[in-house]
Amino acid sequence: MRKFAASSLAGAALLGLMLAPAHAHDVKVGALTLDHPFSRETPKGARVGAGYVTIRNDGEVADQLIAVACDCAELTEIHEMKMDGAVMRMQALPDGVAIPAGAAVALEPGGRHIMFLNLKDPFKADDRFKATLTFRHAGAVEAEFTVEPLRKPSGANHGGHGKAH
Ligand SMILES: [Cu+2]
Repeated sequence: MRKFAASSLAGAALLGLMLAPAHAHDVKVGALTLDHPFSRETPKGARVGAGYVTIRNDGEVADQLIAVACDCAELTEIHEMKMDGAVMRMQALPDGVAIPAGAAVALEPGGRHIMFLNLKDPFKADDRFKATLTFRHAGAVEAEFTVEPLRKPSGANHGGHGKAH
């Protein structure tokens, strides 16, 4: 179930969202904007997928992404990619990701990301799925992720998350 902070601001944000289907892909709740939640097609046989989104905090209080849940996977974690010598590794971030006041934090290929483990079905290009992002202050926010092809025809948005998964 979707759970919003019980403030009129969140209610207004929800109402705004419902009245503006053209921007349904971006989610606003309280001071936070979740911009362009997306994932990538999973290679054949892969049972993990990654989620990316840019989170902007226009408020005056720092927030924190503390958990993500998705029906698409058995387990969902927040990860970061890190160089270990010459090898790129990823590890879970048990405290999640801080979203400082007035800042935008990108979960993006090659960096911090959402990890969907033991996918029930592979992600296919143009699929959409919902995940719930839980913030310390803003509460639980449902976002719809679009699945992009592994290789973007435009060549834009290069990033090396694919190999590890
Ligand atoms: Cu990962």
